[in-house]
Amino acid sequence: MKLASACPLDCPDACSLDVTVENGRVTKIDGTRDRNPVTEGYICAKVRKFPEQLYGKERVLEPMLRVGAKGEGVFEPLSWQQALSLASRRLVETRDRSGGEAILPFCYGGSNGYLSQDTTDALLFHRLGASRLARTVCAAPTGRAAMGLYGKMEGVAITDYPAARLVVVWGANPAASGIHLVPPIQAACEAGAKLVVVDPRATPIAKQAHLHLAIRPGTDLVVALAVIRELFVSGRADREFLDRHATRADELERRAAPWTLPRAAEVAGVPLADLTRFVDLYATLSPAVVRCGWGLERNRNGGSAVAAVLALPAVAGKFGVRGGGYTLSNSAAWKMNAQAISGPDAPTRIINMNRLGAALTSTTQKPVNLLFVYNSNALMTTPNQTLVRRGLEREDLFTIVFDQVLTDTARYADLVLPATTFLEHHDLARGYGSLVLQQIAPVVAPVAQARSNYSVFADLAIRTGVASADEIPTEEAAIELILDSSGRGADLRAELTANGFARPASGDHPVQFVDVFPKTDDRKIHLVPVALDAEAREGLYTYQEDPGTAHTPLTLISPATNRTISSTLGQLRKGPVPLEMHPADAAARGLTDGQRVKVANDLGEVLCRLRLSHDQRPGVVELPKGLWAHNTDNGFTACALAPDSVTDLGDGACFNDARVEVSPA
Ligand SMILES: Nc1nc2c(c(=O)[nH]1)N[C@H]1C(S)=C(S)[C@@H](COP(=O)(O)OP(=O)(O)OC[C@H]3O[C@@H](n4cnc5c(=O)[nH]c(N)nc54)[C@H](O)[C@@H]3O)O[C@H]1N2
Ligand SMILES: Nc1nc2c(c(=O)[nH]1)N[C@H]1C(S)=C(S)[C@@H](COP(=O)(O)OP(=O)(O)OC[C@H]3O[C@@H](n4cnc5c(=O)[nH]c(N)nc54)[C@H](O)[C@@H]3O)O[C@H]1N2
Ligand SMILES: [Mo]
Repeated sequence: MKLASACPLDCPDACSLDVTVENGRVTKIDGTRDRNPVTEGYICAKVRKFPEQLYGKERVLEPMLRVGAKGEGVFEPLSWQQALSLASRRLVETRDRSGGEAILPFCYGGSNGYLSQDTTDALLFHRLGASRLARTVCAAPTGRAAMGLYGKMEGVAITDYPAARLVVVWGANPAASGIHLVPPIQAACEAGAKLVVVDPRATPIAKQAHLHLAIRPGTDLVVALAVIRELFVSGRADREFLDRHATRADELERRAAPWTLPRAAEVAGVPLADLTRFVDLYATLSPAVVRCGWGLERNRNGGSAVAAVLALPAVAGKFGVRGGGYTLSNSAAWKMNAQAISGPDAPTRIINMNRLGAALTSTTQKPVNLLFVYNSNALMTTPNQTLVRRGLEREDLFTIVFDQVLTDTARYADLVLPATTFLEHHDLARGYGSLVLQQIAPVVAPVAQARSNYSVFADLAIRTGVASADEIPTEEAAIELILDSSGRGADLRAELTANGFARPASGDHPVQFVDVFPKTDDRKIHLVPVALDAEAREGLYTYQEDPGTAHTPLTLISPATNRTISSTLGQLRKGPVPLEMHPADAAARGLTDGQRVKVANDLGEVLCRLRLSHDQRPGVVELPKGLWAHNTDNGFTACALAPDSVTDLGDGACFNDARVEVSPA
């Protein structure tokens, strides 16, 4: 039997799925040709393998209590009744003894579903007065920039890329991280479009590009400012558009003024001729679309860099035509929330998730005594892993991990709770690329004793006495409330029933400055938003120098691979994962392909194999994000080398500000 579902994992695409179920088990997952128009009948290899997330040996089948040492991963089973009463007792005790803020809920990218986060979990933690989590590990700087400049206007749809004459892929790797963008880009190129890729690495899309700017990580800001400056000084800026639709263009021009093309080429480490060619292509070709990804945000300059990239289509006058403008995240197209379920936020302290290790080990801040991790594999995905691990090892910390599989983080838990997957629970899925909303119903019964986030947090809210049973809607009723919060509940329901998917009010492929406009107060583009300028420590568009030192001269980047989604499905990636390095850097250190190396800085070290590759630029090494402890020789990953400093805007993660040295191990 084939049943309809949709992928709620952290990816722009949100594919429509056909799930084959035989004898109550999922046997196959495939993409559809109907519902979400971007799916086009195919899905990524990862989600095809998702049955292994359900039935693999790492699946958590029942609640478990720690019996071994923290980190050892030795547990004994207990009943849900025992587990929930233990969890609620520890929550209440912690609040009563140390105050609600001693409780830290920690969640992020496990699911983009509306029901699995910010519903009953938020209700429970708000009412306990728990610390709040600043969810900044991803998209915080891009979000701040997109909000400040455009009020998060909807972007160019994937399906409109074939209309472009120039496609610029900036800090994104769609071949891994949103595969449905690749064919439309290829279609544009077959129709004569030019393709420019700005990425330190030779990604698959960069290898197809007419121009690849392999810039030094963290220098996007100066490249974008130099393009802006050149457009202004050469008279190719669209001053008429700027006068009508933007504010403070003169201030942007002033801030870009120091960044001549030669100076930017020097700092970014690319040939001046390539930069000049980019300006010429961008000034001349229309429609031109910039696909801004997340690679450029993950460093000290990330917020300003994204702001400068987003300013490009305004300065060059690229809006107003199909296939012209920019694409970033479309998550704000859905004005929905679950406040009817979660109730109001409590004004408790906020802990930045990028500083989890510091929060768990601080001797000066109010301590965290109970950590509740769900929708996240925190130990493997947050910066300063050595410190996070030290925190998780604290004997006086009670850690609850609620997950589908026994992650490396779960190995440090005192109590592990089994979670359902999207194939076993209700949800509402929307991507942040495709402009489509889909409803998810279980296609199989929960595996073993797994339960949904919604039901477990509802139960805990009742057991801890912070809510009564009649206050909490059923999962189906919660979905209705979330749909209604859009103000278009009836329309969305009608579309979901008729088509199996719904579109936002702006439709699923709006033209920027025709169908959608900035959602700022005055509907204008704020090129130098006052709020962002105040937030950025040195002022918006101020370049902060490379953090490399004489003993850590190499830049370590940790982008996504096509094998996992962040660390989700990482249990299936067996075996060691090598560090990639350009042969010239290896030669300078006397290192050879396949050799065992130590990648180190003051924060930690990773022991792994070396792979030489011309895909990396000299000075840059790569160890992908989302690895599990079993993928390296000493159990540490790129996160152990990533500083817990934050970006200029949004207090985001600076994973790619990791500077390291590599030596024989
Ligand atoms: N298969 C797969 N898909 C995913 C994910 C995954 O882990 N795996 N993750 C999901 C999530 S959580 C997110 S946020 C999105 C991310 O989606 P993308 O933004 O496409 O993320 P990446 O694939 O990491 O690609 C980022 C690119 O930026 C490059 N880069 C690194 N530093 C810099 C820099 O300073 N400047 C520039 N210009 N480029 C730089 C990297 O080399 C990399 O090729 O993808 C989602 N989709
Ligand atoms: N070094 C380095 N690290 C990075 C990055 C980087 O660039 N470099 N990028 C980061 C980015 S972009 C992101 S978004 C973060 C993501 O980091 P995380 O938020 O930790 O996301 P995942 O690693 O995907 O882990 C999600 C976990 O949630 C579980 N899960 C899924 N659905 C459910 C559910 O319904 N209920 C419960 N209880 N659990 C569920 C999954 O099994 C999985 O173990 O990682 C960041 N980590
Ligand atoms: Mo992310």
